[in-house]
Amino acid sequence: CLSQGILYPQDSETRQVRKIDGIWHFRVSNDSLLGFRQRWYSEPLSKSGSVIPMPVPSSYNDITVEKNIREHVGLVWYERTFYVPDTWRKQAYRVWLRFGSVHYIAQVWVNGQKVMYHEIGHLPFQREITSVLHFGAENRVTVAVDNTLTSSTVPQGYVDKIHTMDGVKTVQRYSFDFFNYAGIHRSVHLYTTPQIYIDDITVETDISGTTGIVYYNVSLGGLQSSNDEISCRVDLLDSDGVSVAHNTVVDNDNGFIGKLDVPDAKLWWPYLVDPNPGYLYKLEVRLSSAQWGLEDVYRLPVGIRTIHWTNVSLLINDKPVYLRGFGRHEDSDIRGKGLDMALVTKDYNLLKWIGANSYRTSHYPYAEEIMDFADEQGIMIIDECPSVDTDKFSPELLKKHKDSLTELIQRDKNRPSVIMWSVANEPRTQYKEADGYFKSIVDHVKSLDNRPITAAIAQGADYENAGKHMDIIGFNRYNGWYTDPGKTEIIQLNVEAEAEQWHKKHNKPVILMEYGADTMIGLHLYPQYIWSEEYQIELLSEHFKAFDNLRKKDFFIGEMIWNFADFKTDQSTTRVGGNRKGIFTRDRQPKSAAYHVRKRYFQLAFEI
Ligand code: GCB
Repeated sequence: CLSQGILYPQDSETRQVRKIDGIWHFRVSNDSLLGFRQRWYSEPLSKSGSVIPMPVPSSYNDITVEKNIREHVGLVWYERTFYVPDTWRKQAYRVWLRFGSVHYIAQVWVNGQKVMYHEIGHLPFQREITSVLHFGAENRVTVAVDNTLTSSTVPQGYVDKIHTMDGVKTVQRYSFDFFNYAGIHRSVHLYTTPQIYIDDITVETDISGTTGIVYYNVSLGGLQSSNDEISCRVDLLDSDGVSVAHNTVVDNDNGFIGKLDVPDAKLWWPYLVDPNPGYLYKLEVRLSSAQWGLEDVYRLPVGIRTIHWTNVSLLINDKPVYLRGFGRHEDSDIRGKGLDMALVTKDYNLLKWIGANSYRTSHYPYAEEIMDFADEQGIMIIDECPSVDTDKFSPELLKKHKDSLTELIQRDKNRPSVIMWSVANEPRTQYKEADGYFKSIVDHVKSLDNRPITAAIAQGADYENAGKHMDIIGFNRYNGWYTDPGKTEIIQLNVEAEAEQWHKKHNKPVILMEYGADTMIGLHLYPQYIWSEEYQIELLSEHFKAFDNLRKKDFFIGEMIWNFADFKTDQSTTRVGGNRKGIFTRDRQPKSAAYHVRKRYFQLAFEI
């Protein structure tokens, strides 16, 4: 079952939120134990050695001019101070510290006291820190971040040694291509809740005729005395803030479960299906105690929609959808995987400009702020956990892989934009242990949520093993690139034949999750020649022919280009300054193919 709530910090009449982003102190530690032995967290970091400024949120790798920092393997330390007003103590607030994402392992101290340990990047974690704070005074937060990937981390990697004139050096190797950016990648929030607070809210929606149904489950935290009577009023507010349905339940149990009927409900529709896509209500939850009056208020965005699937289609509000989208990355120059709202906003403007209705959060969960935009703008998300190239299927790995899914579902379960869970990218399903492993992963996800499950299956995967536990078959294939580069004439035949084969084997809907060609912007070679802009257009066009034939046969439910934008990779001889399969450059300018894709995506939107 899901553990404690991880609701996004939100201001309300009962809560206060502060970001403690900005410039933190930073130090690289070349000896993994030194900082612990010398207790760097017990006094200001600058006392134990030199520090440099480091922005939060950001990856640390590309901020300095030091190769050693870019390629560092192991621990780095961050620290900053902050004030907490004394009024927070007088009002008996609980104070929480929440990290949106730290990659990969984070250990956190407040005023020298250890308060958190969290493993797995890209997912939020938090803890109440009231008891270790100095109210009306300065406080210090110290974070040790370890980016080392091993055979039992999610994703996996391994540590290797190379010999140099200065001795043996530790290096990190991994089989996926995107750069293993590290650091405090998303905002750090300090926020308050009352003593009795809304710990979590779960909603599920359904539709009956023109009535929308919202099932909710509110769980409380901080309950102590059982003789206080707690009541919970729940209102569903429309986009004008008008209450369209409400319930009040009095209870002093641990939570409140109920159902709201919304006559003439406005449904959540994907982009370009409806003139007003991404319609959101707000579930306003108000907790009151008989003894103290109003306790806590939280407002959760809710989209009313259903998801169903058959052996041939995926249906939103009982209407089959065809996905036109991309695989993506959280990636940009300088800040790496650090959250940048200017970039996020630009990306959604480009997604809409090009007519996409969906993308996959390849290859890890994206920031909550990014997911909010998807909910609001009707972009459908295939929500992926951080498992990439899963190999060496150990029980330890299985546990962590499941934890990553538990935390992902806990975070994103209420989002209307999330239409599928992707449990892995290119797992090594050709090994027989993969069968039991993925059965166990899929059973776990099914025990937590009822959305369909998929994975992006690689070339060489065994057809039987790879697809049998999934609800929807997603495959990645590089015809005309890794297979037969330059030979675009093989594409249509191969894509059609393979999609048919997947469907025949498993009798499930099929989606091409990745296809594409590296393309240097400005390189023009005609007739089409690999790496040129002409070649990218040609390769995509040949795929489009295959998709148009496949769509006539029903079971084919989507096409996703690899990639939305160029992104940084580990250093390799097949990459020129990174992976260049973007339709946009890394700084989000269109390659020639972007205009071509735009034409197709809009045509598809209005045809279907
Ligand atoms: C893949 C991977 C993706 C890579 C891509 C490529 O199959 O899923 O992470 O970036 O190929 O371009 O090599």
